[in-house]
Amino acid sequence: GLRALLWDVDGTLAETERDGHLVAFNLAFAALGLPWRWDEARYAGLLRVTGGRERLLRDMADRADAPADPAGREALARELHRIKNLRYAEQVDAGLVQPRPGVLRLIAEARAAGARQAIVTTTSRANVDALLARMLGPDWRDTFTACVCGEDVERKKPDPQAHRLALAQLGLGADPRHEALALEDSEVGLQAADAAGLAVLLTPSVFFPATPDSRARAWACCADLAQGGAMFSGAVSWA
Ligand code: XBP
Ligand code: MG
Repeated sequence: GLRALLWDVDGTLAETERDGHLVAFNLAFAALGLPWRWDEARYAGLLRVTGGRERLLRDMADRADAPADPAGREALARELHRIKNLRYAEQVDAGLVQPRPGVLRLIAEARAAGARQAIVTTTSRANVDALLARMLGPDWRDTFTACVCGEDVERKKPDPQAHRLALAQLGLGADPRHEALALEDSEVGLQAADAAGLAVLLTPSVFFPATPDSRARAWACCADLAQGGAMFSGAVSWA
């Protein structure tokens, strides 16, 4: 039976990219008096780069008005990222980033069944703190045996390092496919979890429509966890 759930954060728990990060990046550009703005089409492409700071650097590489020297770009990316994360927390605290359908129910169901749960994300810890406190309340950490964030790994997703670390902290062995399930919304997340030997329940978010290839590699793919819930209860039993 199923003993553990490994939860991605961005796009899986909520539409954080559309409702939180993208808005906050644009607020950060404005705060520093920069004319740069990302629209959803531009952001969809940039999301192939994981890590907010890395994403900013990628975007600057294409801009004639970005600092010319690498050190200047690096410093600007750091400052923009710092401001972006502050604005992100404000968006979350204001209730603008809501849980996706079925998420709260599945977390509660797993908890009631005694399954272990982990957060496995390569976003910043501060962003995870803000979102989970808002979604589950101040004691949210009690629900999760492990909480792996961007600061904990050298290589972000699609590298499997974050999932491997979480599996070790959950006390799960070399063949987690039969006892654990990863919940992811994106190709990058699917790739990371798959490389760590995990089965993946894919719930595509707005920026990552499922492809025939991602459907084939996922254990299952559903529009959201409210729809997945029925299938879920039939297909797996909690250990
Ligand atoms: C999501 C990311 C993050 C977020 C922004 O990673 O790629 O970079 O877009 O958060 P995951 P930061 O799928 O592992 O949750 O600015 O904190 O990086
Ligand atoms: Mg994600």
